[in-house]
Amino acid sequence: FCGFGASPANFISGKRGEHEANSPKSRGRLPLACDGNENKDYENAIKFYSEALELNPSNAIYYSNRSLAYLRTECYGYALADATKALEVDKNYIKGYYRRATSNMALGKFKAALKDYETVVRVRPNDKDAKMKYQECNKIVKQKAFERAIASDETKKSVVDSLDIESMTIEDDYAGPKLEDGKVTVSFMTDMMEWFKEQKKLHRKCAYQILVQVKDVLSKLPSLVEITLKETDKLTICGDTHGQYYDLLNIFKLNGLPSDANPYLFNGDFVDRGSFSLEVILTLFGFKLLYPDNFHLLRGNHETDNMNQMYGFEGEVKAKYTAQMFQLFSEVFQWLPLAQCINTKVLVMHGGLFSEDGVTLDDIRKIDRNRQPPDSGPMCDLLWSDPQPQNGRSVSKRGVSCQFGPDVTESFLEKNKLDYIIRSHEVKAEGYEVTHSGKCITVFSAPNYCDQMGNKGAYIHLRGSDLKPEFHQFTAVPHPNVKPMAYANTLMQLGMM
Ligand SMILES: *[C@@H]1O[C@H](CO)[C@@H](O)[C@H](O)[C@H]1NC(C)=O
Ligand SMILES: [Mn+2]
Repeated sequence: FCGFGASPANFISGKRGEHEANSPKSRGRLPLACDGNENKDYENAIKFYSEALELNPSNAIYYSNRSLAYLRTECYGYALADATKALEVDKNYIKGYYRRATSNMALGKFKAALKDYETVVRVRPNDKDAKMKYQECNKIVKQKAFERAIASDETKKSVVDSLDIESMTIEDDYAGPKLEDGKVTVSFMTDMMEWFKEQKKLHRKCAYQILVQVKDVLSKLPSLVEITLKETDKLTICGDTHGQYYDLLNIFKLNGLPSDANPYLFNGDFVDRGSFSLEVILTLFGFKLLYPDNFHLLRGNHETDNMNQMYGFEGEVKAKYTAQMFQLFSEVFQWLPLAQCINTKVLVMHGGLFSEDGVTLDDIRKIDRNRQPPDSGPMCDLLWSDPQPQNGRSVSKRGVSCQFGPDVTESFLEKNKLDYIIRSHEVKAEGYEVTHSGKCITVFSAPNYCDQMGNKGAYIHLRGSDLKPEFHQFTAVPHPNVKPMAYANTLMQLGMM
């Protein structure tokens, strides 16, 4: 099952695993959000429904109810499978359509979701809730179609071309940090971090300056970044930060501010869920500008439009700035590199290895990454896959990419003459986990993930002298009273059946 350490449901055989998610507290509110502590309840629900289904595999309600438990623990692939199963057993079971729609929404498959909402509205024309969901979903589908239409248009322009940053004026009453001669400096960064800490907003001109400059820097990087640590160099590698700005500041407090002498690599999923995602990403982008060669950022599955639309970042940028600024973020995210290789021996990526054998570092170098990730293939796998303890590969509990076993890791490393991989993407109780005989390491840097998982955060020190991972753990610090998922899509916030 998808909580940490627990054992799997039985319907996809022998699977076990963890994932980046959690479950919500309040029933009927923020169903996919992270504001509760009833994980154990869902784990038990899944266990008992699985047992019930062994005794009676043709009960639509069992499937449907287990599907809800999977939804709440963010195992959307499993949730979708169960909802589908419920409908196979009883195609008139209305809740099954809701569940399938919600699973598809969570997976960013809006058209498929719309079909199910349509069915519900047809069968229950007087159901206001169903109608509202149908309309909300329809809106998203239309918007996506519109975006595709512009995207296929040759004349699609970058937001950068329509900005006139020079002529943006900074009002006299703005007392916050400003770039110095258009440049990010050490004192600007210190001031900005302090300013954010007090929950104040960076002037939009400064935010745009950072975005435009960082787009330029990132777009010049290869999809696979290769660096060399000298004997005495030490690199700090952090996993998911997910909008937990105050915990990010705590990392800098514990491990020192970034500098050319104190290099960092942040391994994706900077935004979404946590409600201080803008603060996190602007801080990280600022450091990228200040130390382009010694501050590294890789793309996570949450640096994408579909995820940002559902899990809060788009809403947060629109609330704090504008839709146009979100568009620019989206353009910048597309230029984040996908993997980083250290001293030709350690490969870092957000998700993990591949659905197919034989992928080489050169294949990663050749990925044309300036896009939203496709539904399958190497780019998708790098952002989305998870390790599994048993050999081989299996279907992902997330419903995207795959799970890969120790043998897959072993043969990949051998083919590419690597020692091990470091990835993130899954919450771990200790903040990190060493699997596949030490060849696959997970690091996660959002402690007490979504205010409720109770997990530690961790970062890794890698030294040029031996490339041995050295783990450092830390716990969560308090943050102002803005709950995770506060900016998430309303469809994710409304009660689901
Ligand atoms: C299924 O879940 C609903 C709540 O959504 C609950 O009322 C019902 O009792 C559950 N059914 C079974 C068989 O557990
Ligand atoms: Mn992730």
